[in-house]
Amino acid sequence: MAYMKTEQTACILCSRNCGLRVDIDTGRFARIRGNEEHPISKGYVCQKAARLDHYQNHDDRLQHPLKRQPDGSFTRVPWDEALTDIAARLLSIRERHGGDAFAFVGGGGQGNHLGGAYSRQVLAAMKSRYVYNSLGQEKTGDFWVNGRLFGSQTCHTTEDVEHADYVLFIGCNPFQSHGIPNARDTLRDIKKNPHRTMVVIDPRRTETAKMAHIHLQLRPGTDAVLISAMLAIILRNGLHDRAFLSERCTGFETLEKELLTIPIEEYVRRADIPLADVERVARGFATSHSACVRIDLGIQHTLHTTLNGYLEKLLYLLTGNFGRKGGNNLHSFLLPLLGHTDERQPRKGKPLKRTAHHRMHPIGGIYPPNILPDEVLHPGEDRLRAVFVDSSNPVVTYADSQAYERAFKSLDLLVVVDVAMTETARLAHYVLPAASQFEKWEASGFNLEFPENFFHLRHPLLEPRGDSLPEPEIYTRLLEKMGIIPTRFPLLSRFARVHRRTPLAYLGALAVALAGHRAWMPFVASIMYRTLGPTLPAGAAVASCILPLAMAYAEQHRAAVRRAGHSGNRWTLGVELFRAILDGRSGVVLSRHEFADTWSLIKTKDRRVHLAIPEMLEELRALKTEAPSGTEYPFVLMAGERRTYNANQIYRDPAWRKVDKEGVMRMHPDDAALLDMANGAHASCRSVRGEIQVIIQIDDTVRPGVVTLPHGYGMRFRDSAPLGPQINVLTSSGHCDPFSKTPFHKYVPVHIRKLDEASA
Ligand SMILES: Nc1nc2c(c(=O)[nH]1)N[C@H]1C(S)=C(S)[C@@H](COP(=O)(O)OP(=O)(O)OC[C@H]3O[C@@H](n4cnc5c(=O)[nH]c(N)nc54)[C@H](O)[C@@H]3O)O[C@H]1N2
Ligand SMILES: Nc1nc2c(c(=O)[nH]1)N[C@H]1C(S)=C(S)[C@@H](COP(=O)(O)OP(=O)(O)OC[C@H]3O[C@@H](n4cnc5c(=O)[nH]c(N)nc54)[C@H](O)[C@@H]3O)O[C@H]1N2
Ligand code: SF4
Ligand SMILES: [Mo]
Repeated sequence: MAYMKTEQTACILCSRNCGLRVDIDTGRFARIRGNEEHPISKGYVCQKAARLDHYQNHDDRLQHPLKRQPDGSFTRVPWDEALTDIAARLLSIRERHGGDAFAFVGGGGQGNHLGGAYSRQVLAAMKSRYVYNSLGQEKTGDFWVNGRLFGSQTCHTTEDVEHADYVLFIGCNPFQSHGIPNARDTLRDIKKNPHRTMVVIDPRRTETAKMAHIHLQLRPGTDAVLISAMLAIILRNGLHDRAFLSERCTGFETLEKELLTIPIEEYVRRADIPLADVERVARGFATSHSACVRIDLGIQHTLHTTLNGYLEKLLYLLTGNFGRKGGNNLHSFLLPLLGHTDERQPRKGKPLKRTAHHRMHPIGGIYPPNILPDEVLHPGEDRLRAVFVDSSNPVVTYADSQAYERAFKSLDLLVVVDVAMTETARLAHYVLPAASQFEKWEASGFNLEFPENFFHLRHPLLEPRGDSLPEPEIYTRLLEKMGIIPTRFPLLSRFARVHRRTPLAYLGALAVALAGHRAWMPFVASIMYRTLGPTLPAGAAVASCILPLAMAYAEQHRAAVRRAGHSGNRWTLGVELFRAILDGRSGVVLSRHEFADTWSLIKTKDRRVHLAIPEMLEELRALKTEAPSGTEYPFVLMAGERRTYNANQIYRDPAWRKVDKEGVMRMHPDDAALLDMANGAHASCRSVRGEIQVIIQIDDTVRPGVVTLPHGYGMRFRDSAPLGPQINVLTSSGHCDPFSKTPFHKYVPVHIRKLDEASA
């Protein structure tokens, strides 16, 4: 009989990271199902998780470090040789051009953030602050607004969909993309409860919209006018929460003055929605007992991204649906996914770093991928010359694939750390194989829940492939090769061994060591990994960096951590929390906050929400005179839809898809008729930037004039031609939000032409 075991882990395909129970049979996942013991997902999974063996086992998996040869082929090299050469080249680039010649891209996808604590150390070693990652192409506009409203870009909001009587989904399709707890069950609950209302604002009649009580099928890119009209309706009818606004907010009068000038009827017309429907939703939202708003890429990847984020937040702020059950709230973080980098007020001693070419500042510590190719390609001496890419595939996933390819080919050093041979890895000087997320200790920083927050440390289930290594080992070895940290810390290691039951004693010794070697401070993750790590139970060395985070978390949220069942005094509570994290195979509840705690999580000095943001009010005013841009491209392409069988670039083997293998283009029947196209017709889709071939599927859920293509295709599996649409061949880096420089992927003007058999 084959060797079979059952283990707990989590799905790594989206930010929900649902708990899983998997049966493993000689290195393969024989059966995958939801884990009832997971504190949040409680057994929930979607169809994508069942296919995870296609992530774990496929032909593009990397097994050995590879070095690119002058002819473009790759040869196997030993780790030692690869890391020695990379270290030397990094140091020489730092020496000759300074740390600003280096950037780090990625650092954790949908399920692997634990390595981030280690990979970020390379930046410190290079004395660079340039981190580019996917949050910088979707969420930084939102973070920027949070910084202004709530006092810090780390004040991230969440929505209590579970308890809200009125739920507004704007530009998101949770039925497919999830993003809220146990999405499909949650949606069904709202749908069948006569006391609750679900509204979807989306240009497409999505799977979620079909379940909604009201669907406002707006014209793409018109959220800003539609939401501002809703806000004006609320104010004009006196439906705002005066008590909340005067007790909890500042700047309301300034804001009110602006909102009252909004020409409601005209704006609603621009969005192409019946006025009565908009009034009904504005009223319903404002007058229900509890209401919340859930948003995502539909407003973040379209025109007016940052303004959309501001207006969406005003919906729940003006109606007092903030800091309460069933509303929107702030939440805690265990892993610090974000920093605070206010472009107006740099922190003491840390001047804000603007990029050399675009002079772009970071938001939440993150730079926008849209500008990266220019930062490499511009002719200045101060251009980027070396890039590390980890857990990301920029050549396929960031705007303007052609520019990325050109930029990456021109670098002095490109190193890619991935589990698979990606399109980006093919351009690298070195490709370093990471162990997969089921072969190492892992965790995600997507602990974004409120009032109950949780964390799931996942244990390795399988042996790493070939020579592949977990990221913490890769980056620690690199720091050692660079001579940034010593290879041994005999005193600290001994201390950790002797005091293995009292981590507090170890932390004391660590503090003393760091006081003597201040230069080690940024590398504390690797130092703990090498010293405390070996003393942790079950080989959990990598998790040692969670100890100080758990201590800080317990200190900051003491009452909430105790409410979640952890005990201990001021000093030991964090240690107990750390132990619970190490012990829990299905994740642990970190904290149970009370809704009013949102006010202790807010970071403004007066603990009020600062409603009036001058830049946003100016943008709001500018909507009045905005002219529709005439263009030779008659269609709006939404480039990057979430569907049943896409999951970013995490699955490379196309065999994982049960349907939609080609990644079809959805087109309204009237448009298909005009272009004389039937289902399955081949077409060319051309933007100002590039051209790809697509297969048409006639679909009346899209508006006429709008077409959609899925995200997560266009990979070259086993060196094949690109499989499915390479959507970022069509997108351009300059087509982006002025504040955050995040792309307008859902608003790509395109021209579509039928192809005959011969040219297809
Ligand atoms: N199946 C699947 N799930 C995923 C992923 C995946 O690849 N596949 N990826 C994950 C990731 S990384 C993310 S960020 C999330 C994203 O999750 P979502 O943002 O929910 O997913 P999308 O389908 O990209 O976009 C949401 C909706 O925006 C609508 N939209 C387009 N233009 C506009 C507009 O102008 N206004 C409004 N109001 N709506 C508009 C689209 O019609 C679409 O229904 O999904 C996550 N989940
Ligand atoms: N046009 C358009 N472009 C888009 C989007 C869109 O809607 N439209 N969506 C955007 C969004 S929201 C996002 S989040 C991005 C996602 O795009 P990326 O940031 O590029 O990330 P992923 O596609 O999630 O996966 C990246 C890589 O991580 C690797 N990987 C998996 N596990 C591990 C591991 O344990 N260690 C390491 N080192 N690597 C691992 C995978 O093999 C894969 O190559 O795409 C964006 N691009
Ligand atoms: S893809 Fe997301 S929702 Fe589906 S099982 Fe995985 S983590 Fe859960
Ligand atoms: Mo994303």
